[in-house]
Amino acid sequence: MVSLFGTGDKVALFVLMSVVLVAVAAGAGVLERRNPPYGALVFAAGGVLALLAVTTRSGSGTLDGAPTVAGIAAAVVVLRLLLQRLRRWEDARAVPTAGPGGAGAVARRSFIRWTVTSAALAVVVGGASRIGSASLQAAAAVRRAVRLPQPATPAPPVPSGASLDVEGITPYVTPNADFYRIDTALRVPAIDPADWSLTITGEVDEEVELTWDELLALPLEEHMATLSCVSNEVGGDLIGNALWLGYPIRSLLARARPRAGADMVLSRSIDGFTAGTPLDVLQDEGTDALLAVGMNGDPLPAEHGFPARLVVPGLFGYVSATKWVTELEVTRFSRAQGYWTPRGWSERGPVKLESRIDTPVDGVTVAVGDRVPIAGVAWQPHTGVKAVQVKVGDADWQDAELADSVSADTWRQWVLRWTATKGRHEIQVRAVGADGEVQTSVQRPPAPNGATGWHGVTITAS
Ligand SMILES: Nc1nc2c(c(=O)[nH]1)N[C@H]1C(S)=C(S)[C@@H](COP(=O)(O)O)O[C@H]1N2
Ligand SMILES: [Mo]
Repeated sequence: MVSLFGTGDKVALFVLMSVVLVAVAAGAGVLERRNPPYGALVFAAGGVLALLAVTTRSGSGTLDGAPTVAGIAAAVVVLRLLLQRLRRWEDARAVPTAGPGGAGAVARRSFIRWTVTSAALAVVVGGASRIGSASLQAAAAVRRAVRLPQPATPAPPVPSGASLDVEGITPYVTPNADFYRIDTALRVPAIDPADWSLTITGEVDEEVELTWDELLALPLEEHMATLSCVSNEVGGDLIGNALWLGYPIRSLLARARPRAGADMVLSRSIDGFTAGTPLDVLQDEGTDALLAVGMNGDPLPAEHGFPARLVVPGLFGYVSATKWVTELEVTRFSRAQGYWTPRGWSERGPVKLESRIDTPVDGVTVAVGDRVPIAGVAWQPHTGVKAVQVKVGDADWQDAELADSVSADTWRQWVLRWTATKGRHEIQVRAVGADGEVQTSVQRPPAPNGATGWHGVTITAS
């Protein structure tokens, strides 16, 4: 679904589920008419499956199955009522009393009225339950009421030189509303911070439990960091840069005192998702791995992990950035696996050196002689980028102008101002890491540990 629909995967999945449900329900109706009670049994079987799915979900309560039971009961009752009316109409039709006031017409209208009414009720109840979900509304209100403390260690202000004045370039800081979202949660978990806590378990000398109030009372730090997804294609937009407010994970781990031999932290989300992160990365003094509560000055948005998530500069999200995090289990790579590892993704996921052309966009036409800014972003979080080079057609690689570097943990804007010459040109970009690595031209797909290759666009000057 992800490779077909990208971030539209959830919508596509819901549409597909709806289509399948409508088809199954239609089949059940036909079956019940010919062969009662088999149609009702199809509903009952679907209900058992749904009930299993609901109750085996991580964090589900005893009453969570109630809507499913009520829904299936309603479905069976409606099926029976509608079929009763359908039969009356069919019986009336067999008796020839013609005319608009005849028994046939009355029975027909009754069947149609019941059908339309039950369909409308289903839409209203279903829609209202989603829009008006009490738990979601309550969670939104709780989030709005949260006041985050000032950081004990604020991030230095972003220098104006971190942003280049180029139309169409990706802003240095990604606004929360534009930040890409990737997760396996069909419904965003609604968590009241009052009920939330983080536990550190596993191979530790001392298990630690941290409540929301305890977390906010700690000296929090602010760090700018670029987060990216392993599924990002070359030139893709599953990447964003934000100012994170949180508490260093290394300090939490120091309280728990991991035992010798442990080499992985399996972070667990309330929705069952897990990520396996190397313990040494989380303990490293030079890596600002955070248990984050704030994003760009606000509490984490619900879709980005409210009330708390992990952010680890230099690692792809799937092995580090657990949202709605509730547990850090200290363990070993030989004993545990994160969610995506048995699904064909590497156990370790350092972010790769990459660069992207934001402007001009592929396929545009510019005027010969125009000064065209070729610009975009380049990144290798935690290593940093020291140069970006651009190649136009067969010309040599030219050094682009770089925006000021804010920290090695964030992406860097770049621009090359090029005077358009007549013809079609392929423009390519490559970055050079702060460690001297030159971005590889080898094209690899996202699986199993991140795409590589140069991003290119083709434009025409006439
Ligand atoms: N609970 C949970 N956390 C998760 C995921 C998830 O599916 N569930 N996906 C991870 C992946 S693959 C990425 S790339 C990042 C994306 O974070 P964002 O949605 O805030 O951009 O979250 C990570 N944290
Ligand atoms: Mo991801």
